[in-house]
Formats: sequence, structure tokens, C-alpha cells
Amino acid sequence: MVLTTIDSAAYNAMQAPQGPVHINCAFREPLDHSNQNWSFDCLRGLDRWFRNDEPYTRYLEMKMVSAFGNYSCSVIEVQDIIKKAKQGLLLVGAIHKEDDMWAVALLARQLSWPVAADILSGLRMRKVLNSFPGFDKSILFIDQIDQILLSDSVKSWINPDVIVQIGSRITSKRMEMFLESCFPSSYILIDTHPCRHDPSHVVTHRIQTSVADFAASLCQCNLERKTSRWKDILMVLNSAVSQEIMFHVHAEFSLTEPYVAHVIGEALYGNAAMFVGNSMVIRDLNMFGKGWLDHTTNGGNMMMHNIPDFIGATVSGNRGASGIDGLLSTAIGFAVGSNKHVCCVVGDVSFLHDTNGLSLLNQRAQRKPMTVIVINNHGGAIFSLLPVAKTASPQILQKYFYTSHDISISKLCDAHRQFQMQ
Ligand SMILES: Cc1ncc(C[n+]2csc(CCOP(=O)(O)OP(=O)(O)O)c2C)c(N)n1
Repeated sequence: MVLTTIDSAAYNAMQAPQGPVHINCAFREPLDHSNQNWSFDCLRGLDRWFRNDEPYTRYLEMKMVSAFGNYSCSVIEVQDIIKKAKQGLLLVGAIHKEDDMWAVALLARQLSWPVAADILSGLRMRKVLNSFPGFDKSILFIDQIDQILLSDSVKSWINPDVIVQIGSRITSKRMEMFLESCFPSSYILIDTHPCRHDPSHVVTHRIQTSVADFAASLCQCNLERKTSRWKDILMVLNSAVSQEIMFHVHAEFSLTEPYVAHVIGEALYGNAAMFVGNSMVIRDLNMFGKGWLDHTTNGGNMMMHNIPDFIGATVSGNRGASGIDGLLSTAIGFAVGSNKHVCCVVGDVSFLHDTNGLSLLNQRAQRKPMTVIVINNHGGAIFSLLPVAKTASPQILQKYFYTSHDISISKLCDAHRQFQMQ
């Protein structure tokens, strides 16, 4: 933490506008009087830093140093790291532009590494353009990485030596904890903005550039498409978990949250986008969401141009403090801004936190129709997963944590003259 913080401060102090920087030292967690013994474990992953006099996180620019398309030494060094990687992992966090989704798909093809795509990357809920989902074998999506990491034994086996991360934010807490503990020899973060985003304090190379430029720089390296045990095992694990999920999700005869998350893609079509609410909705979609077959696009023509058999579908959300307020209104703003049919999925308590959004829905100016899906489990189901659910009495839980209610969402929609189905 100290190293990445100092490196970022030093970098910012030397960039325009140059000047002093302020370092905030966060209180340790948990903030109580318990003494924690110092352990050598906290030095894990620092071998490279001890061995040379480079900063832990190096900030690099994608600079060409000649008209012949030659890159600076630092970029060549990154290319070299990628070339030599034996167990590479491409991690795709939140990205919003369709061009970037394309660029990531092309990058994934070049690297031929397993790809872990976050729900907010748009590649998780990718729309499949032909009738053979998964036909594009050149990209190995590990969509079930979150569940795979539930197993300690499997987790200890997953040791990427190089991670390339596109887009800053990762939704899964489990994934973030894994990234903190897996110590790859290089962790390369690509994003266009200069701001720091390294909650796990693991980034060794921070490159401020677009995905497209980064992918273009790798074109020069003639990366070999290697088959490897690493990829094969991840593929088998992913498909085993995916089949298991499919079985359980469809074996239930009731409408469960995982079921909705699993099939919701089928409600999308054409150029539709999705807005996901916080609490369990985004977590469920991140765990159970999957690509969907788009019947409205002519996949046959696209295949001829040797491009992937899928296109990213924009998925947005309000992360940061992950508030449950104003989500419907944000989704409406997103629909206006993106000019797409937006499917907004929120929990019932979140929906009730923003009933004013319903009156905004009535104003149809400047946007396409929206679909709002409320996952109504009559309260904040997320609290049933917290330790408090094991200790507090049911009455206390219902009243103060789940904030259970019997408000009729359908009547609320009627009151706002919104068409609704149950
Ligand atoms: C503005 C705000 N208030 C309170 C919270 C704390 N909080 C997090 S999740 C949650 C419950 C959300 O319930 P719901 O939208 O029904 O989703 P579910 O938990 O059922 O998935 C609450 C109150 C918050 N994140 N933001």
C-alpha cells in the first residue's frame, strides 16, 4: 500500500500541473485495540522491488519514438513481459464505449489468454451473433471466475504470472481479494485517464492509453498463439461450473434471483443496453449473467469478415459508494444519453428509494422506451448474507435490516400510469 501510494504521489507531483501532493493515511481496519503481530507475509510479492531500484508501480506512456512506429523502451519492456507470460490473464473491468469493447475483443484474440470480463465491461452480457454460442473459440471467456474462486483449493492453483487489466473498476469483492493475494510478477493496468485506481495495491505498470492503441502496439510483437495447460484447465473448470449453474438454475420451479440473472439477457434485443442496480442485482448478474443470442443482427455477414462472433452490449451501473438511491433516475439519464432501449434491473427497496423516477419515466422526451425489472423479494435480501443474519432475532432483522414491506409495486406503477406486467 505504501509503495503504490508513494509511486502515484511521485508521478502526480512530476506531471503537469507539477506541485506538492497530499498523502492521506487511512486508518487500519479494524480500528480497535487488538494487537496484530507483524508477519513476513506482508512482504510477499515485493521480490522484484527489492531486486532493483525502480518504483513498484511504473507509470508509462505509449510513446512512439520514431516515424517508423518504434515504441519507447518502457513500452518494449511491457511487450516483452507479455510475450514471455506463461499464465497470462486478461481482466476486463468497467468500460462504456462500444469501440473499447471491440478493441478488447481484438486484444483478447491477440493475447489468446483467458478473459475474465466484469458485468460492467459489456463483454459479459455480450450479444452472440450466430446460432452457435461459444463458436468463437479464439477467445476463452472465464465467465464463472467468481464461483471458481469460491474453492480454496482451485484458488490456490490459479496463479497468473502476468495480468493485464483494461478498465478500472472490478465488481466482485472475491476477485479483488484474489488479486491482492495472487502476486503475479507483472500487473499491467491500461486506462485512458491518469487517475490512480489500484484498490488492491498490486499494479506494477500503469499505462495511460486507449485499449485500441495498446492492442495496436502488441500487433508489432507477433505474439504466438500458444496452447497451454493453464488455459485448458481454466476452460474445463469454467464449463463444469457453468453446466452446474445451468442445472441448478433451471431445476428450481420458482422465479429465483439467480434464474432471473441467468436468463435476463434473453429480454434484450438489437442495440439494447442494460442498467444494473446495486445490492444483490449487480452481484447476481456478475455471477450468473450470460451472453444472449441476437436474432436481429445478420451474423452470417459479420462472420465473413473474421471478427468475433459477438458484440459487447453496454452495461452501466452506479458504483462508487454503491448507493441504492436515485437508481431509476440514473437509468433514465443513461437511456437519454445512450439513446438506446435500456433495460433497468433493480431491487425492490432500491426501486422504492426512487419513486420520483416514475414520474420522470412519464416524460418520454428524447429517449427510447425503457423496461424496468424490479426484483421484488420484499426487502433488502443482501442482509441475509451478512453475519448479522446469524445473530439478530428475526423481528430485528425484518424491521431494521431487511426493511421488509408490503407496498404494491404494481399499484405504484398504476398511479404513475406506467404499463406493468408481473
Ligand atoms: C442510499 C443508501 N442507503 C442505504 C444503503 C445500504 N443498503 C445496501 S443494500 C440495501 C438493501 C437493498 O435492497 P434491494 O434494493 O431490495 O436489493 P436486494 O438486497 O434485495 O438485492 C441497503 C439498504 C445504500 N447502499 N445506499
